Amino acid sequence: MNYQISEPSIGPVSSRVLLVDDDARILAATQRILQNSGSRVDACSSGAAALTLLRTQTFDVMVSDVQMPGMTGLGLLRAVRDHDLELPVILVTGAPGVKGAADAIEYGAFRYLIKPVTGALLTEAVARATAVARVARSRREFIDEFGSGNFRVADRAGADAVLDRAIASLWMAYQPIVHASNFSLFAFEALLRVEEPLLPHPGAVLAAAERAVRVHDVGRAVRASVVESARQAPEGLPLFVNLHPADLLDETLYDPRNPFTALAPRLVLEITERASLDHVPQLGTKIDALRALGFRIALDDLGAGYSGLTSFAQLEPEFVKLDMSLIRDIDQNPTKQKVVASMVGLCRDLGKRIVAEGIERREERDALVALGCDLLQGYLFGRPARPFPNTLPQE
Ligand code: G
Ligand code: MN
Repeated sequence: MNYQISEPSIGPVSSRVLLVDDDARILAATQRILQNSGSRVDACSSGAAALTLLRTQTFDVMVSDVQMPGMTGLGLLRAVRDHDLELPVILVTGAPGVKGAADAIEYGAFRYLIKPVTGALLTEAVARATAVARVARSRREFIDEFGSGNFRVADRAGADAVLDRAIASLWMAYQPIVHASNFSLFAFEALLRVEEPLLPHPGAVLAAAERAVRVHDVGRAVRASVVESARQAPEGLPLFVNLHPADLLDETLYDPRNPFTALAPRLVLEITERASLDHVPQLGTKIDALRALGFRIALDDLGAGYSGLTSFAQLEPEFVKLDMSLIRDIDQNPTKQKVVASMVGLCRDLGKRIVAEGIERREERDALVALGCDLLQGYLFGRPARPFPNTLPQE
C-alpha cells in the first residue's frame, strides 16, 4: 500500500502526537524525527500506557507500532475507538499482511505504513492526519451545537462503540392507549429510548443498527427491557411492542423458554407498514407461529405508506394503528376524514380494532371518536414516560 501517490505535500503542521512503540530505540528515533518537524510528542512503550495518557490529554494523532507484546496496535486502535471516534491513528507494521491491512481499515486506521518508514513519509502522514482531525473536531463541535441527528460514524469500530453505548443505556418509555368511549386506560405502547447523544432518537438507533447489521442486538435488548419493566406494569393491561421486520428472522422470538415469549398472551407485536415485508421468507408461517405462542399482531403506521393494504392482508392483524399523518388536523380535513372512515368500516367488517395514534388536540380526538375509532393514543392522553404513569391527565 503506498499512500504517497499523487498526494501533494501540505507543509509543516504543529501537531500533538501520541507515539507508541515497544522498541525503545525506534521510539526515541521516531520521536526525534517528529519533534524536528515541529510536533509535540508524548512517547509510550505500550498500548496500556497510551490509553492512560488518552484519558487525560488530547492529541491530534496517534502513531503506533502494530506488533507489540500485550496489546497490539490493532487492539489499541479498537480500545481507542471505544471512547474517541475521531482520533486519527497511524499504524506502522514490520510484518505487513492482507489480514492486518484489512483489519486496520475496518477499524478505521488513518494510515497503515510499512517499515522502514522514512522521516519524510511519517511527517507527511502526521501533518495530513492532523489536518483531518481538526476538520473532524470542528465538524463535531458544529454538530454538538446544532444538534444534527445525522452524524455518521466513519468506521466500524466507532459505529460498534456507539451502538454498544446506546444498547447499554437503553430503556423503554411507555405511552398510554385509551378507550375512545370513556378515555380509560386500555394498554401501553413500549417505546425505545437510549441515552446516547450521537443517536438522539429511536430512528437513529435503528438506522445505526441496520448499518452495523446488528438489528437483532437492539431487538433483544428491547425485549429484555420490556420483560424487566413489565413487572411494574398494571396487571392485565396489554403491552404493545414494536418489532423491526428483521426481528421476525430472530429465532429467540419463537423460543418459548425466552422470558419475552413467555409473556406473549399480554403482548401485541407492532409491525410497521413503512417497510416492505416481502423480503421476510415464509412470513405467513412466522406470523402463525407467533400467534400460536399467544402474541397478537398490530399493523403499525397504516396510511404512512408503501405497502399499505398488502401488509394488512399478509398479517391479518388484530389491531390496526393509523399513522399520525392521517390524524394531524383531521378535524379540518375532509379527505383524511373519508380515509379514516373507510378504514374504520373495513376494520369493523373484519373484526379488527383500530387505534388512532399521535392525537395532540381535543378537536382531533373528537373527530376520531365521531368517525368510530375505538382506541386512542397521543400526547393529549399522555406522553411516553418512564414506567408506569398510573394516572392520565384529566380531560
Ligand atoms: O412508529 P410508531 O407509531 O411506533 O412511533 C411512535 C412515535 O410517535 C414515538 O416515538 C412517540 O414518541 C411518538 N408520539 C406518540 N404520540 C405522539 C403525538 O401525539 N404526537 C407526536 N408528534 N408524536 C407522538
Ligand atoms: Mn408503534
